[in-house]
Amino acid sequence: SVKLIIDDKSVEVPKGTTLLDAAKELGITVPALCHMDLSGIGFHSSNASCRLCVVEVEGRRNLAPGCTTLATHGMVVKTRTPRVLNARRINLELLLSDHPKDCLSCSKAGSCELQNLAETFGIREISYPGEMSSHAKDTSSPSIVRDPDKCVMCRRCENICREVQGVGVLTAVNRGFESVVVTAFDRDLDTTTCTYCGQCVAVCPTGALSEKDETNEVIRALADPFKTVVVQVAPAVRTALGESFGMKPGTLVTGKLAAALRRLEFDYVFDTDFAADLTIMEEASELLDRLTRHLGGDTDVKLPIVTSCCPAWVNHLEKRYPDLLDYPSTARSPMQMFGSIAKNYLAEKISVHRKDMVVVSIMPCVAKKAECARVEFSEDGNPDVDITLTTRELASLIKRFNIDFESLEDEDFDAPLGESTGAAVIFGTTGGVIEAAARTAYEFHTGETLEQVDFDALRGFDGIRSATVDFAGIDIKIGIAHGLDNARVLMEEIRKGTCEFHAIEVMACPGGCIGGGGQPFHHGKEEIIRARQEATYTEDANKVIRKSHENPHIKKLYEEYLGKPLGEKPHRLLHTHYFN
Ligand code: HC1
Ligand code: SF4
Repeated sequence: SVKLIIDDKSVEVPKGTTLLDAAKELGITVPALCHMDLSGIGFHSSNASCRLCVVEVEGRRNLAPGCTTLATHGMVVKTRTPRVLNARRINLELLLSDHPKDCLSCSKAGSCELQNLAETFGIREISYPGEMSSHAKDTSSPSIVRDPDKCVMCRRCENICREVQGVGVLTAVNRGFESVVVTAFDRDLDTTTCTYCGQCVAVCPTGALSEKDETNEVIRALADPFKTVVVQVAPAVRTALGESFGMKPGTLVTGKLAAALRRLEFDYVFDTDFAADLTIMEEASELLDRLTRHLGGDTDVKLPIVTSCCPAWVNHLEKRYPDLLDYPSTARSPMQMFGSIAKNYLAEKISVHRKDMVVVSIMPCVAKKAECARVEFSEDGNPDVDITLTTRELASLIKRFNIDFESLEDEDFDAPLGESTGAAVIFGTTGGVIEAAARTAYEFHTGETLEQVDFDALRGFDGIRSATVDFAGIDIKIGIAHGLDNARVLMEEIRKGTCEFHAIEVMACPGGCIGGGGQPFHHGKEEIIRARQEATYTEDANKVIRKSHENPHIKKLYEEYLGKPLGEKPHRLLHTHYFN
């Protein structure tokens, strides 16, 4: 370790620690735009490009960027001298000079890091008026809007897309005033290998990257007296929505969420968690079916089964692993299963034509916007899910409708598509889908009651994890990856024929859906995602029923309507296929 002094305080840190992190140890926050820290999944990125974290190091003539300068023994560092503060202000003003001044109407208004820094630095005028760069907006994709004029060249998007996702769609080009982050050959995003995971959106400090805003479509549907508007909410939304109303990360707002949706006057307030239980019924059955055939000597059967509820992962699979499309589970995602059940079973039950029903999804994800637009999830041009909003868009709607979120009393979701188990709740975190599947597959396979439902070995935050679960004498080997570049490691093993897993769970976003591209911004701070993960497991532990197949409304749905898992009707309504 090394010992140094920062702002007259002594601190000891491991060798290799940056000045930024050493200062953090002392509770000293050094501002930065380009810096990100997701070290739990092995990702730590700094370009030293924003130069807002400069500090004074005794004995050095130039100011040093705190994010890339390593602490050394005996160093004396000052983070708030007049020279430091002045340099930071000038660097920020230079950024602001080439930034559009439409803050009032910007998609990032209220959560823009650039604007917050301007406020923190006390900027009252921008001293360097002059030429402004100008680039076309890219609205080609169903999920993401790119507005390069708002790019501050922090390159967080580029780093996360390349390093964490292994996709590499975005890259910085040109030099000096001309520099900007674009796609290869500046192509529209919808013609690239972008997965719409939205991680670039999640870490963008400004409004250069945002989701496609569809709040007005929902307002129009709610106001239409001829439409029955049904809403479903994803598991991860309840762990993060509170942050948009000033609550601590990890505050569970399930009851307030249901109440707010009712105040917005949705006709039915349902839960994607119900459909997550349904997904488990199908996916666990599929796992056991493949496993039994495999154990019976069928060499054609594809193992491992790979989860497929994450739409960014499906996009990536189709583009990057076209030779492995027989491996993913054919079960549709909970969101799409919900849409299908709503527009078929529910529509029939309440005597509403599917064309007069609008299904709205609230998701922590921007790829879900593209997922619901896929043609295979529609009938005669009418989609099973009509509109998908992100957690952030929902927060914006709640504010626009003047609902005092914090003072809402808890309410329950409506029955029957609002009832769910603890297994469904944990879909929101990395490892959760496969744990939920294991709970059900175990009991289906052994016919015995699973007493210990917590599979601790599947939990955690490491980018790639593995565990063996004992299914009454058969060792089921499970692999888990979050972040698409981690998934690559497991997929390459399948390709080489060296993969020993029976089942693999992949989630595109760090942490799973709780860290999704549509959640309140975590600004690259891992502790926020971890707090949401804890909340997820708390919600599961608090549930009376914690196994999907014990959900009474799911049982009834099979008895009354669907028949048996993997049967003809489930095949038609709840399964899908993949394209390359
Ligand atoms: Fe997810 Fe899923 S878990 S994909 O991460 O399978 O978005 O939250 O809704 O569909 O349930 C997202 C979350 C979500 C689906 C479920
Ligand atoms: Fe890369 Fe994901 Fe952003 Fe697409 S959405 S550019 S894959 S980070």
